[in-house]
Amino acid sequence: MPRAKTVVRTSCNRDCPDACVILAEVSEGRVTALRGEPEHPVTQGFLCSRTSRFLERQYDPERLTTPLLRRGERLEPASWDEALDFVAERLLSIRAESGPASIFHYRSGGSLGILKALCDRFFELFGPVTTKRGDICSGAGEAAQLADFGESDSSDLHDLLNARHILLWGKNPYVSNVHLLPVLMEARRRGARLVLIDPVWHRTAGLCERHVQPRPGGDFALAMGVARALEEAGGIDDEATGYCSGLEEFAALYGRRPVRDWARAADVTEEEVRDLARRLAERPCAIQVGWGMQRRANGSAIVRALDALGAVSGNLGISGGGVSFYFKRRGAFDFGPAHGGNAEPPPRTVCEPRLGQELLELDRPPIRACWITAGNPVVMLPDSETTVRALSRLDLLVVVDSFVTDTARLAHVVLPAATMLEDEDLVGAYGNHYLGSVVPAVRPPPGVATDFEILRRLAPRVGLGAEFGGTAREWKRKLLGKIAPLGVTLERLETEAVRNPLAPVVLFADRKFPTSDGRVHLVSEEPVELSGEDGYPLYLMSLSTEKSQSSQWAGPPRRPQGPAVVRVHPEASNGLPDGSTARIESRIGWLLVRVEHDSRQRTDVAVMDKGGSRALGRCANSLVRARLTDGGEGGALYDERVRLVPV
Ligand SMILES: Nc1nc2c(c(=O)[nH]1)N[C@H]1C(S)=C(S)[C@@H](COP(=O)(O)OP(=O)(O)OC[C@H]3O[C@@H](n4cnc5c(=O)[nH]c(N)nc54)[C@H](O)[C@@H]3O)O[C@H]1N2
Ligand SMILES: Nc1nc2c(c(=O)[nH]1)N[C@H]1C(S)=C(S)[C@@H](COP(=O)(O)OP(=O)(O)OC[C@H]3O[C@@H](n4cnc5c(=O)[nH]c(N)nc54)[C@H](O)[C@@H]3O)O[C@H]1N2
Ligand code: SF4
Ligand SMILES: [Mo]
Repeated sequence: MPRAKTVVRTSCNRDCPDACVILAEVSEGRVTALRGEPEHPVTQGFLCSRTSRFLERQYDPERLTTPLLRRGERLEPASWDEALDFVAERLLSIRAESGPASIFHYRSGGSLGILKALCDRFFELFGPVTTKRGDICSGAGEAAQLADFGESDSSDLHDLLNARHILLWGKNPYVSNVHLLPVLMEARRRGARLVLIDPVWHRTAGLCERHVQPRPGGDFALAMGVARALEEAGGIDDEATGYCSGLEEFAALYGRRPVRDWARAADVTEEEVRDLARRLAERPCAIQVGWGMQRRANGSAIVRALDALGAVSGNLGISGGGVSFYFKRRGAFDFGPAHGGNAEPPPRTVCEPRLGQELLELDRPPIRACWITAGNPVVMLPDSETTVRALSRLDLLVVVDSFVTDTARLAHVVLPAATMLEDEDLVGAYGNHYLGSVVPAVRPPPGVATDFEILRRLAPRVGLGAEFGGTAREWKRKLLGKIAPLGVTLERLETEAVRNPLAPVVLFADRKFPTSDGRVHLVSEEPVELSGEDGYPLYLMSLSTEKSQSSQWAGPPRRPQGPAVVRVHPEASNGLPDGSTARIESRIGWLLVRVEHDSRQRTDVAVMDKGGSRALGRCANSLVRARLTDGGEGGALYDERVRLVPV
């Protein structure tokens, strides 16, 4: 007899711009297959390679199925009561002895579920405790757009179909934004012309008619050259004076050098600069700003320069134009009920990219306890060794995760979290305006709990029981409070594709900007870059890979073994043959790697995967110093210089 098979319609909660709608096939309490919803205008019936393989994580024998409690050197299985009683007792006594500021709550992007904010609520009510500030992922770019436009949002994804030119500026959709690809292909079919601007060669180059390969961080100079060339070609929008502040200062800035010199500073040709200017002048021209580019010391200034290019060329507020960096994924939800209602701000904050160093430095009171959820900071934040040192010194480290990660290894208590196929949540996307509902395809295994359930069990133990009543579904309805009156109910989200009704179709169509004077604020200063160091000729580009979601790999083998691969131009390999083993060294660390030659790369970059395990010697952040971006307190992750040496 055939087994009864059901299909559950849910949403992907991973840190990804797409927020796909997933069809999960379930048979006898087990998920047997995952597919993309064919009817959804963004998902279009396919999932990325990493989530297509999610069942390997879901049913990985190494998945945690019980809480772990440290006994001496070892983490040993414990019951939920034992683990939660221990955590509650330690949190209460540390708060009593040293105050709530001695407790640090760190939540990262393991899940972008909106209900995960209830964890923030818990620590607001319990404290308020110390929290993070800045943003390792997109801090620099968001700060730039807030400064320029007063908000960071985008026109509809499908409005790209109206573009004549699309500039993919520091963006690799084949890896990081795969559901943008069908839109780009359709736009191209309708006549749009695509250019990639990226120091690294990747597959997206093949989708574009041109690949401009500036030096890493050279984009500010490149953009200034483009602005100058635009002016020379008469391409500055006559109406720009009406909606831009600081036009004269901006003109003085790009006027500091001739086009030829800006091109040289960016390490591109003058012709490439003039060609980009021509495309901007042939409106509508859409600038798609990648997230990778702003993770550098001048990252905020680069995004500000691209904002300015979009503005003065008259591409803002028109269909097929725009400077898209982010979609306000939280904008549809009402976070009022999710917040603690505690009027007090956090007593202190820790700058995310400098987490290790700041945890060590904070004094009066020192940080004694840390609760980490949906994050793997040892691997994903720069300067891994300092993060390890800081987290190893605590009186209490609680990590909520589905696996014993490099961070969980250091914990006193590890609480096993449910996966997205077992969770109940809501999502918004940062690459389109659609909303989704996460519904459990299966129940968590016995011994595993959702983040919400963990809070619900812990709350009464610390006197917060009344604050975490209700079911996850009831909380979902509360958070939909703002858009339910506009017809966005849970029931609709769970059966059809629903666009955020509050989001604009064409952003800034009225050319009014939510800045202090209602106008675009143009960048007026040249940023400072981190200088190179003698003997370290290569920029370490530790980038997203299709094989994993940050540090979450899928197998088999789930975690790749052996030395990490570093791709370099043959002339940048220091004489090391293709396939050889070498050491990659920075000022703060080294790793054993396998060298791969790739003559399409520049001679000043070394490309490797982000998210490699530290325990397996594959962690790029063991090499990267914790240095900040020029705005938004992001991490200058790709400015670290390295060298390859024979072993
Ligand atoms: N498969 C997969 N997908 C992912 C993720 C993943 O880990 N794996 N991570 C997710 C996350 S956390 C995020 S934030 C998003 C975005 O994830 P990101 O990895 O930020 O993706 P991109 O926006 O494509 O940005 C990467 C590109 O920026 C380029 N870049 C770096 N420096 C410069 C520069 O100075 N100038 C220029 N012009 N380009 C530069 C890199 O060469 C690279 O091609 O994707 C998500 N998608
Ligand atoms: N060198 C270098 N470093 C980088 C980057 C880079 O490009 N290069 N990229 C940066 C970027 S863009 C980002 S966003 C950060 C990402 O940094 P993180 O957000 O720390 O990355 P993840 O590996 O996604 O870690 C999330 C952890 O959450 C767990 N998790 C997943 N779902 C859930 C859940 O529902 N509940 C709980 N409790 N846990 C869950 C996963 O198992 C995983 O261990 O890394 C940054 N670090
Ligand atoms: S990770 Fe992104 S592309 Fe992959 S299934 Fe999830 S939302 Fe879609
Ligand atoms: Mo990110």
